[in-house]
Amino acid sequence: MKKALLFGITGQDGSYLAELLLDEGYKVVGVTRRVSTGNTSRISHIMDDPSLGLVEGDITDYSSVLRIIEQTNPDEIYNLAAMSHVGTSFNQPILSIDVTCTGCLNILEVLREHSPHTRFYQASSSEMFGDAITERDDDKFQDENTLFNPQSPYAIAKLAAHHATRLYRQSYGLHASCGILFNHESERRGGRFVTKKITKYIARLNQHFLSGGDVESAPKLHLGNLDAKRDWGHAEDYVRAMWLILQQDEPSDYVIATGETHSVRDFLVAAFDQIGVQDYTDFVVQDPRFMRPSEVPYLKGNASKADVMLGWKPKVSFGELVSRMVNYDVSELQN
Ligand code: NAP
Ligand code: G4F
Repeated sequence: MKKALLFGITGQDGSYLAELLLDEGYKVVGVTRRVSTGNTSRISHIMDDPSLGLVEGDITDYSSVLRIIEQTNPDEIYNLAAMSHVGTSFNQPILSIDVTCTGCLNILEVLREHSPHTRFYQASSSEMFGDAITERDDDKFQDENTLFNPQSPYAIAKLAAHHATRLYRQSYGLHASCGILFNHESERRGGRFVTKKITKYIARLNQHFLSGGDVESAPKLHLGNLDAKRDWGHAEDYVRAMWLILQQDEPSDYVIATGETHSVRDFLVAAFDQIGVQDYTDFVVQDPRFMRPSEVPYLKGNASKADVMLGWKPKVSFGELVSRMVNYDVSELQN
C-alpha cells in the first residue's frame, strides 16, 4: 500500500486529491493547521476512512515538517500548502513568501537530508507567468518554455519555490516535479476567489427574486477588474494530473490547462445566464477595493506536454464548470 503525505489537505485541491488517492488504494496522511475554528469542512466526508490520517503541523515550522516526514516515511509528498490568494499577498507579502516559498524549501531540505527516496510534487502556478504575454497577443499560449515575469508577492514566492524544486531535482537527484497549474475552480472553491464570489452572489440574487424582490432592491456584487482573462478548469481534473505527474519514471515540470481563455466578464455573463438574467450591469459595481496594484492580464495554457507524456486532458468544459458551481451554490442556499 503506497503512502502519500499531503500538505494542504484541507484546501480545495487537497480535498479532491485525498479522495483520488484513497480511491487508488493509498494510505493518505494529511497535515492540518491548528486554528481556533474548524478548517476540515472540505474533508469531513472522508474523515472516517480508515486509510486517512491527519497530523497537526505548519509548513513554515521546519521542526514539524521534519517530524511529520520522518514519522510518516511517505512514498509521495504533495505540497499544496500556500497562502493562495493573490490579492491578499499584496497586503501580507512576507507571510506569503514564508508559507509559499520557505515552506516548500523546508520540505525539500528534509527530503535531501532524510528522505531522498520520497517523490515530491510542488504546486506551481500559471500566476508565475505574470504579464509575459499580454492581451494584445490573444492567439498566444503559455507553456513550459514561456518566460516568467511574476506580478505579485504570491507569484514571486511560487516562482522561487518552482526554481528550488527544479534545483533540488538537478543537484541532488530528487524525484521532484512541478505542475504549473492554470486556474481551477470547483464547488469547493474558497469564497474570495472571483468565480466563487460570483456564483455565491448568483445564488443570493436567485433567492432574492424567488422571494419576490425586484431589480431595484437587489443586493450588489462588488468586483475589481473584469477584463482579466483566465484559463479556467475544474479542480477534479487537475488533481488527476498531479497524481499522474508523480507516477512518471522521470521527474519533470508540466503545464496543466484547458487551452481556452475567458474574461471575468465572460464568467459573469455565463453565471447570470444560469438564472435567466441577460444583463449583469444592473447588479455589478466596479469597486477599487478589489483592483490589484499589478495585474496578470491574460492566461491561456498549452498542456500538450501533459497530453503526450501523461495522457492527461481536461474533461470539464468552461460552461459545465460555471453551471456546476452555480447549481451547487443555489441548492446550498435553498437547503
Ligand atoms: P486553498 O484552497 O487556498 O488551500 C491552501 C491549503 O494550504 C489549505 O489546506 C491551507 O490550510 C494550507 N495552508 C496554508 N497555510 C499553511 C501553513 N502555514 N501550513 C500548512 N498548510 C497551510 O488552495 P487550492 O486552490 O486548493 O490550491 C492548492 C495549491 O495549488 C496552492 O499551493 C495554490 O497556490 C496552488 N495553485 C492553485 C491554483 C488554483 O487555481 N486553485 C492554480 C495554481 C496553483 P487551511 O485550510 O488551514 O487554511
Ligand atoms: O479568482 P482570482 O483571485 O484568481 P487569480 O488571481 O487568478 O489566482 C488564482 O489562480 C492562480 C493560477 O493562475 C493560483 F495560483 C492562485 O492561487 C489562485 O488560485 O482572480 C482572478 C481574476 C484576477 O484578474 C482578479 O483581479 O479576477 C479578477 N477579479 C476581479 N474582481 C477579482 C475580483 N478577483 C477576486 N479574487 N475578487 C474580486 O472581487
